[in-house]
Amino acid sequence: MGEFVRVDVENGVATIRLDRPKMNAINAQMQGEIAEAALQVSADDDIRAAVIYGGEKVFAAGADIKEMAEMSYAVMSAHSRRLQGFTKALAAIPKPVIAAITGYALGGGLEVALAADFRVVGEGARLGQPEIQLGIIPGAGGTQRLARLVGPARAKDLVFSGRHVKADEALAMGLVDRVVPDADVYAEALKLAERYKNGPAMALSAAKQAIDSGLDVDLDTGLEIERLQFSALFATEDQKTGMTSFLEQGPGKAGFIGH
Ligand code: DAK
Repeated sequence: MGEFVRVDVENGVATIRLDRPKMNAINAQMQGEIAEAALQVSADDDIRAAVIYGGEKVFAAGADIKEMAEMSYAVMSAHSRRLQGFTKALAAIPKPVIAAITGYALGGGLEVALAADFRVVGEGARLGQPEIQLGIIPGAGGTQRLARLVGPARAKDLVFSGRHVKADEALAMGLVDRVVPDADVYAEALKLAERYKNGPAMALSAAKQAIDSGLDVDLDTGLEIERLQFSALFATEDQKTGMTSFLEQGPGKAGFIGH
């Protein structure tokens, strides 16, 4: 449990709660706490899915500009090498992860959301990579994960301009997956996460890794990653359960145990 980030677990679903008033500005300590939370969620077999939530008012307005403003190249160079890992640690959680976004998700805040598998946003949400207005570029995955998600031209539009995108435009460009009333964001994200909590955990993890790793390599290498992940699932009890259940009772009735 960190000062600005906590992990609450209920019925197999973890909530990684960002809590640094007023704007959840992500300072270096909070970056470390996000990485620790991600490792905790990854390691705990009782956690089957996760929601990242910044509270009712704001998801996160980015890295802490007050902390960054006076950093030199030498300091930022060392700092970025040490800390770039916080969004990587989130993206590496081998379970379904949903970002629940109300209010602003800007800069490093959007980069946290981009490290999730799905994004549920409130109607009043505003998303963007405004770093260009500070004379810098996104530094925690924004140039890479955003371009992979929405394509290079849309990513360049957002990164070159720094403009904020409203929920409906974000949905249209594939930046987010679902728009709901602001008051329903967290409940909707939890509902989505709960779909996976009784699923075949190893198959879900294999699917996530095959898709994510496959996007970073050529097709043949991606197909090889898929082949290896696919074959490995035949060492799990859930594969036996899933297929036996289908043969005996038809589709969708298997009770998986998660290994
Ligand atoms: N950092 C520090 N303080 C912030 C902040 C931020 N990102 N965003 C807001 N605040 C503070 C404001 O200074 C203000 O403080 P007080 O004056 O009350 O003390 C308070 O929060 C309320 O903000 P506003 O008065 O501005 O509220 P408004 O509703 O008018 O506007 C806003 C809200 C979110 C639109 C606006 O505050 C804003 O534009 N904020 C900055 C957004 C931004 O530029 N974000 C990108 C930051 S750069 C890396 C890791 C991470 C990153 C890079 C590298 N490595 C590990 C390598 C990420 C970089 C970034 O995210």
